[in-house]
Amino acid sequence: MYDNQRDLLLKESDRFPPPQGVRLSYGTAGFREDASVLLSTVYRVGILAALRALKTGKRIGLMITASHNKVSDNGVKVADPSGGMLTQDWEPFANALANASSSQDLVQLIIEFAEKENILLNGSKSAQVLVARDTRPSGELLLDAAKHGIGSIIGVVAHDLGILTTPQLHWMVHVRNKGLNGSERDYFHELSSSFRCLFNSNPNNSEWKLKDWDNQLVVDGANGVGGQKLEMLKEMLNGLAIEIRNSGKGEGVLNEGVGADFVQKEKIVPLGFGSQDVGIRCASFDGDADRLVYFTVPSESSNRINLVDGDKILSLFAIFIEEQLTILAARTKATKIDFRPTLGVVQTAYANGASTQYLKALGLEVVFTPTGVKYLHEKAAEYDIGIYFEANGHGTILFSDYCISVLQPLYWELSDVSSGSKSHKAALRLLAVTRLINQAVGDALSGLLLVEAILQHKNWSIQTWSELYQDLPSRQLKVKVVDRTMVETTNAETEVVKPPGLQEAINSKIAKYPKGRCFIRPSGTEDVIRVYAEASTQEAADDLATSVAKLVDQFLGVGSSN
Ligand code: NG1
Ligand code: ZN
Repeated sequence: MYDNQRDLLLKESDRFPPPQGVRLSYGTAGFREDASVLLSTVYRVGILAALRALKTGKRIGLMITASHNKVSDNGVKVADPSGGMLTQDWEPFANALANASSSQDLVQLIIEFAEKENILLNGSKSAQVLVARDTRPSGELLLDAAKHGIGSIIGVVAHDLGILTTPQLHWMVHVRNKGLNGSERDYFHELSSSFRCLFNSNPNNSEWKLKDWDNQLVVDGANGVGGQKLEMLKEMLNGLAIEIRNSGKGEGVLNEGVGADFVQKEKIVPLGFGSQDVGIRCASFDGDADRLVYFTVPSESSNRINLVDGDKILSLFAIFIEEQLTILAARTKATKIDFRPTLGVVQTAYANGASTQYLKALGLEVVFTPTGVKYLHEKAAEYDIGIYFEANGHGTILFSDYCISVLQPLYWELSDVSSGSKSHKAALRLLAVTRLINQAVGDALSGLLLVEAILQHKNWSIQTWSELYQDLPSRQLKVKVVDRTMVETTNAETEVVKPPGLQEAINSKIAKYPKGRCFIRPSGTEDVIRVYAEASTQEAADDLATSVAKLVDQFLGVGSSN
């Protein structure tokens, strides 16, 4: 390392001293903490992103967000050149950087790591990191720290994209690394034009109908960035009739009593919604708009909702894709192109058991990974068409390069042999989905448009969709413990291996409940152990979750559960 690089790093990092007594860990979705302790972490992640940009020679993304966490928290995560999550091999380095106790230690770590990874720190190469933030008040200052981190590596510059949803930033990294423009306008154009294409491929629809389209969709923007961006998208769809509430214009606090996480976990009506919405199709985004769930308010007299979660979105997408593939399979014999893509569905242990049973009964291949998009995404990418969703509403559909490269010529061939036919339209629809659905990460905006297009296509109400299968009653609880890293799990997080004896104790509780299923795992985004339970009745699921939460308390020391 040249002296000027070392001096710059020392000087800059002295401005961002690490917090005392806080141990940071790159969890399920980057670093998350109370925003007041994050300046040095974000500065250091800026350095990491810059090194990653030099290593790959491509644009890297850095996002300041704490997604569904409370407004006083914030966080930072890195997007790799594909637009996906940071490669897992760099996570130990991220942890070491964040926890280095002095500027000297930090510089030493950087020197050693750069040597190991063959990254030249002599300013001979240039690179770019795209940075953005959500609407959290702490975001501006943290973004500034990130820019200082990026600027501490000579040759690397930060390109500030301002306030974006998390999936917008990932999309921009993905698209720009393919040599395309990737502005926010391009993003909205891609979503709106592919949505129009899907909408018009339904014989009962036409462009002029878009405006008069069933206006009974109300979206809860979690008082975050998603509501504002949906307003912009609406403009590009000629004022598509969607009502947006909790749009972050001073109606309430980010994620407080609103948003996808609240709706999915509490299963009660979010603020701003109520008796006036009975029976109407409603949707909720989370704070950074990478999660989407739907719901209805079944009755005026209760605040309970009927949840249509990520598992049901996944099921809707899977049915639609499978349908188009079946239409195509019948016709591709007439063309020279043999198109038989592999289709796989990826879930986590949080998927409702009824959804897994339903998907398997459809003949689909269903696989499980640990919690966290990085695992699901990686697995889904093994298929030509991989559909992944977390129950909380984070998910997308990935199309392999092979798949996209075959669909286009197939579409043209079909337009020769049977233009306007069912198969021709099926190819058109699949192509539209490849453009509409975010290929980098789960995206509430593009997911919403795809759900809406499919419901229109099938002429389904939200009730018909929701009745595809009946969810097994479930309950999620969080337990505060002294040290959540005391819990270690295996088998896609469904079994505890540490502390010894805890899994046996959980098993004996599960055995008491018909259709009982329960597991615990340390959260990667909050300082808690999560408990998930399912059983044949709500009361039984509640009891099972509560009794296992008590076990966690007994095994892992003093704490309170909620
Ligand atoms: P943790 O806190 O590790 O459970 C939560 C979600 C994940 C994922 C991340 C990232 C649940 C049970 N867990 O992770 O699925 O979405 O946040 O936001 O919903
Ligand atoms: Zn999120």
